[in-house]
Amino acid sequence: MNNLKFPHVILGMILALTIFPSSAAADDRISGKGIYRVRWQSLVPEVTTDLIHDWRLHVETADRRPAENLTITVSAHMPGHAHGLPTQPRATAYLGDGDYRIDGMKFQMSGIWWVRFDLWWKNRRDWVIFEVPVK
Ligand SMILES: [Cu+2]
Repeated sequence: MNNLKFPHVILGMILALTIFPSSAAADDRISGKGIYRVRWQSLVPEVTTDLIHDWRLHVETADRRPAENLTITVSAHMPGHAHGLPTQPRATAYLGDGDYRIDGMKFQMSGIWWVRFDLWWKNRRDWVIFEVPVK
């Protein structure tokens, strides 16, 4: 029996949630088919409504090499709401080392958004959806 360790695990989880709140303006995810590892990061510290801002998208292959020469499209909507973004954000530049500049992000309503990136290079097409809390 090893019941003594259990409270420490719970305390560790509470501490982790306090230090790394889910509202951080960045997140990592593996794409749907497992082809890419994708990280988005906002260039503003907190994603709020009615603010046009840029994101950085970092994309690696599953074996952790920078994914270059990708074609990337962006779309987003709020779950259960019949609207998308007021802007049409685009990947406008490849910055090297797997980093792409995403221009024109803007959210017109606070709450949870699902932001989808479609990524492809030749026939290696995949997608990733991030849950983004907008303040
Ligand atoms: Cu909405």
